[in-house]
Amino acid sequence: MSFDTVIRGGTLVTASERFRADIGIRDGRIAALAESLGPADRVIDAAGRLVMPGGIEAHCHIAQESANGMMTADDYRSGSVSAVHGGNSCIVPFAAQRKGMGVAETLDLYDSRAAGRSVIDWSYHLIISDPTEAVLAELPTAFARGVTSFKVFMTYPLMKLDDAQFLEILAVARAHGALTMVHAENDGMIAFMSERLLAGGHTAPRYHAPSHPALAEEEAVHRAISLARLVDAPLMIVHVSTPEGAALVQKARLAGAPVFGETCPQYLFLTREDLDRPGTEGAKYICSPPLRDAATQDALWRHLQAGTFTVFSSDHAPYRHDETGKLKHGPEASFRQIANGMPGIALRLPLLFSEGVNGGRITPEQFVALSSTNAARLYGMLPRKGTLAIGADADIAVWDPALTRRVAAADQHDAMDYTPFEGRALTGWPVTVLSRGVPVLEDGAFCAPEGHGRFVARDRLDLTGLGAPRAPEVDPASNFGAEILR
Ligand code: DUC
Ligand code: ZN
Ligand code: ZN
Ligand code: ZN
Repeated sequence: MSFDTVIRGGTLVTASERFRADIGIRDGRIAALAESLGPADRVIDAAGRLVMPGGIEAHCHIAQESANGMMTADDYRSGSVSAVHGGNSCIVPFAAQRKGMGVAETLDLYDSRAAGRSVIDWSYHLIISDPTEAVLAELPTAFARGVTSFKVFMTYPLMKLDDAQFLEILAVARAHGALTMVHAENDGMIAFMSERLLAGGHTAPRYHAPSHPALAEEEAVHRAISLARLVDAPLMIVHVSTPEGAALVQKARLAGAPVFGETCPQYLFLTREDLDRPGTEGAKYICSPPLRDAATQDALWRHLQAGTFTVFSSDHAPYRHDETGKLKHGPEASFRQIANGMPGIALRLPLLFSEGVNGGRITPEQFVALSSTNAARLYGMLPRKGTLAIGADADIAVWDPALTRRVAAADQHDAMDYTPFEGRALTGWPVTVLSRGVPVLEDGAFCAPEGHGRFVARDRLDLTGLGAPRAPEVDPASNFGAEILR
């Protein structure tokens, strides 16, 4: 039997085990796993290396306008190129509906931005900011196109939904096997704190942190989980940044509810002290939810270890540190005028590997689960992506677990002019990445054919075996439950 490519001599890691094997690739898919394989047109020597499913970056903002119209610095080309340097072979950015736009219109717009540009496979989560009856009626179009997850916001004046609107979306998602993701922060608390801080002249970036208090996350996470439980719908709480929010996710999961959590590197590696850097430097560290403190970092690491978080994402939201981005409103702009978000799509996995795996906090198997397999399962791509199985796409990352490199903005290969992780020494880097069997990174050098990526139509969420006790008011066994949960 001959192969297009054989990856030889590596240690394979999946979400559940580690073993020595060669991988034989044919026609873009994994065709064989065996002790010794050959011949092949191309042999990749993986001796001393870890061979893992390519990362799936399930939370990043690419070619997306914020509600106030600021475009991210990265488009699908630069964003996907940067992702490849970080060991990823698939990205799932957002397709953001703006008020007045339809579902198909939104997806068409993002297709026009991604197709021919992304160098690796991609899909979208659909952001819903305007859930009119027409839009709700049009949502099945998204499922038919393989977009099986949404994001909604509980804060931001132009994005936020009220609880009744949120319930409508959860109910539609439930009926169609889609997953709702939520940005959970209490809008009123943020508005109140921001007004008082600004009125008192507290405008510097450091005041961004108190303007988004931890209680705002705790309250909104609790409310979001309650709303999801009322209609028995699955829910993903994205970018959890507080121990209190994580504990609520953990509690819901222990109760058997299909509630999932995500956290991000910035909450594990940075603190609000970074907002205090001199001059306009603090602006680089404004993101929402905001950076917290060292005790929070410890707590979030423990939740990662314990399985509270199903996915670990970069939340790459790239706005340059210049007048096109962070400094658009000048060097004296208030924290509320500065674009929210920071870049990190190329560093999500090196940070997690270095501090998590090499730091002795998580196993390589947990690393694979958090970086790829769990996202593939949750977002309807397993077993096509996210694992090393016969028949799966040959989306594979080969890592050198002992390579030490210092982080530099120039090595991110994104459209940014800074990285918030500048200067850190990290050990463990991806050296070779394949996308459907095609090398996109080889010995650290980018080599993807232009426009190699394809749209991934995703399956619906399979929650077989999952399910918490229903709220009695909506239990189908009651008089009217069946009418409410259609
Ligand atoms: N939410 C995100 O998911 N990313 C950037 C900013 C935000 O509010
Ligand atoms: Zn968000
Ligand atoms: Zn985000
Ligand atoms: Zn700068």
